[in-house]
Amino acid sequence: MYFSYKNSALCLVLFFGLFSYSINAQTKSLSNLEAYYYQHTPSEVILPFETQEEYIDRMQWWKDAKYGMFIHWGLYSLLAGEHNGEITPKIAEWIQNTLKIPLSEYKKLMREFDPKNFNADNWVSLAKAAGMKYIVLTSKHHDGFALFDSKVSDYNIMHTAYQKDIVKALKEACKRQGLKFGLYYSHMIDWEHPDAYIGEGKLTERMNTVDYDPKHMDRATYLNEKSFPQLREILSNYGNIDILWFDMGAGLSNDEIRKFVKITRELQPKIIISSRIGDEVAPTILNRAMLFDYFTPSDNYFTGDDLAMPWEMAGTTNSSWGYRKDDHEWRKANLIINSLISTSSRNGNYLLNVGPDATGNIPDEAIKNLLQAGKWLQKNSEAVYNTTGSPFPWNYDWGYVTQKPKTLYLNIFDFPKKNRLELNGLLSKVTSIYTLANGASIDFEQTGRFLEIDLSKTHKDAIATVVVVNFLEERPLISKDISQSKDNTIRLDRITSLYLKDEFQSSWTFKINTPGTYRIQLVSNEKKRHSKPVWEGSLQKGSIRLAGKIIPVQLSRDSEKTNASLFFYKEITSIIDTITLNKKGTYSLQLNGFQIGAGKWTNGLGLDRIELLPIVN
Ligand code: H79
Repeated sequence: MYFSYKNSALCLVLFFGLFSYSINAQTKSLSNLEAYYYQHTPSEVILPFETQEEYIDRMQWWKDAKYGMFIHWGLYSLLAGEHNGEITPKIAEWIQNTLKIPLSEYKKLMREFDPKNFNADNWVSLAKAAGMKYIVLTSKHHDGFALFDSKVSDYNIMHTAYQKDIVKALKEACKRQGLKFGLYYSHMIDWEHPDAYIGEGKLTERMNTVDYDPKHMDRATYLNEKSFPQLREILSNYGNIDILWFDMGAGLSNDEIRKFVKITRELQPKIIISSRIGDEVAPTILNRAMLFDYFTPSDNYFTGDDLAMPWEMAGTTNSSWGYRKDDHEWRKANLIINSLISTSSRNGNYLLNVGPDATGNIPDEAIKNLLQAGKWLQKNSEAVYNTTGSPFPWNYDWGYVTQKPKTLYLNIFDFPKKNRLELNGLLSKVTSIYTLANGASIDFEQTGRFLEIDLSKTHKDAIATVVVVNFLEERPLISKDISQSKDNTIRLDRITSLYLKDEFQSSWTFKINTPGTYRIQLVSNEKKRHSKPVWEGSLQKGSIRLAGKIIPVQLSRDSEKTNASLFFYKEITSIIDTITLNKKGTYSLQLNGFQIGAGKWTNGLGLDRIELLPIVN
C-alpha cells in the first residue's frame, strides 16, 4: 500500500531519507490529502478532499503505464543551442538565461516560429510505437512563452508566424490515438513577466535579471496576472488533462503551492500532480509532500531506491531537453530499455524526453532509438506494463526483476557466467520457467533459497531477454536475509544497509556458509552535473569493520564502466583489501566514516554496493 511505509531506519539512509521519514512518522494510515488536513498549520487555501482509496484509484492508470514521452518545444528550439554565433554551454532551453539574451531580442523569435513539419498525429504515433502510454508537453517553459492560445498573455503561439494552438493539436491527437495527455507548466520561473521573482541568493540566477530588477519584482503580481490565470486556461480549454508537470517550484511559499494545487484539482479532479510543484525534496517540518501525487527524483538519475511514494524519473534522449543541433550523445535503445526496466523494477515510471527542432521534426536519431526500444517492448510488454517492482530488497548484476501475481519476470541485460542465472532468496516453489519472447521452456533446479536457471539454450535478445518464472502463490515468498551466492560472492547493496547518518556508518548483516578468503571492493557512482560528473570517493576516508578486523579505507578509482541506467555517470570500482572469513555463520560488516549521499546533488559518496569476491586458489 502506498502509505504503509517501510518501518525502518533503512529509509533514513537513502538520499530520500528525510522525505520518507517525514511521511513515515506522520501519516502512516492517512491518505494523500487527509494527511494535509491533519498535519498542517491552518492555511487560507482549503484543498479539495480525497480518501486514500480515491487516491489509489486515481493513480492506477499512471502506475500501470510505466513509460511516457516528455516533449520540450518552444522558441528556444529555433536557437538550437546557439545565439549570435555563441554556443550555450548549458541545456538548450535555458539559453535566454545562460547567454543573457535580452527579452526584446529573444521575443523576435516569435516571428520565425513556423514549424512547417509539425504534425501532432506523427508525434503521437511515434510515442505509441515507442511503447509510451502518455505524453507531457511543455505548455510554457521558463522563457514564459506559451504553446497555447492564451488570453492572459500575448506571448503565445497565436502571435507567432504559425498561429495555431499546439496544445490543442497534441491533445486532440492523443485523444484520437488513445494516449493520456499531460502538460508541463513553469509555474514559478518566467523570464517574460517583470514580476516573476524567484528568491534571494542562488535562486536569483534563475530569474530574468537582464531585463528586470529583482528589487522591483513582486511575485504575487506575477502569480495573479499570469501564472494562476494561465493555469486555469490550460485546465479549462482542452478537456481532460491527465498530468500537471510543475517544475522548479523551490522557493514558493506553502500557501502559494496550495493555491496551485487548489486551482488544478478543482478544474481537473482526476489530474496527477508532480512533486516539483514545490521543493524537490519534501521538507520535514511542513510536510508539503502530501500536496503532490508523485515524486520526481533528479533528472536522469536512478539510484536503485524503491521509494514509498509513486515516483517518476524524467530523463533525456541526448544531453539536453530542448533541441540543440550539436547534441549527439544519444541514449541507444538498450540504454533506454535499461533505464525503463530499472525504474519499473523499483515501482517508478520513466518519462523520456524528445526535443523537436523548430520545423517540428523530432531528431532522426531519437526516433531510431525510440522505435528500436519500442520493438523490444512490443515483444516483452507483459514484463513491463501493469507490473509491480522487484520483491527482492537487493539488486542483481544481470538485470532487474518485475512481477505480476504468481509470476516474476527476470529482465536479463547481461548474461551471467556459464549462462547459469541464480536467483537467491526465492522460497516459493517454482512450477515453470520460459522465455517470454518465444515461449521456449527453460530448465532449472531449485534447492532451498537457490533457484538456478540454465540459459545455455536460451536465445539472447540484443537488448534484454525476459525469462518468466511461475509459482503457485499470488505473491512470491522471499527470504530477505543476505547470503552468499552459489559462487560464494556476497553483495551488500546500499539499499539493504542500515545507515546511521549522524555516525556516518552503514552496516549489513549476512551469512557465510562457505568460509574462505575474499577480496573486498566498493562500487560507487559519479554524480552532479552530467557535463562535469564528479566522483567523491577519493575525498573521504574511513574504515571497514568485519570479523574483528578494522581495515582502513581510502578509495581509489581502480576501474570504471558506463552505468547503463545512469548513462552520463560512470560506475567506479575501488578495491579495498582481502579478508579471510574462516568460520560459517553470521557476520556484520560496517562501513565507517563515509557520508553517503547517493542522490545526484547530495553531498557524499554515491555508494551503490560493497562486494566480497571469493579468491579461488
Ligand atoms: O525542463 C527541464 C529543464 O529545463 C528543467 N527541468 C527539466 C525537466 C531543469 N533542468 N535543470 N534544472 C531545471 C535545474 C536548473 C539548475 C540551474 Fe542552471 C543551475 C539553473 C541555473 C544553474 C542548468 C544550468 C540550467 C542553467 C544552467
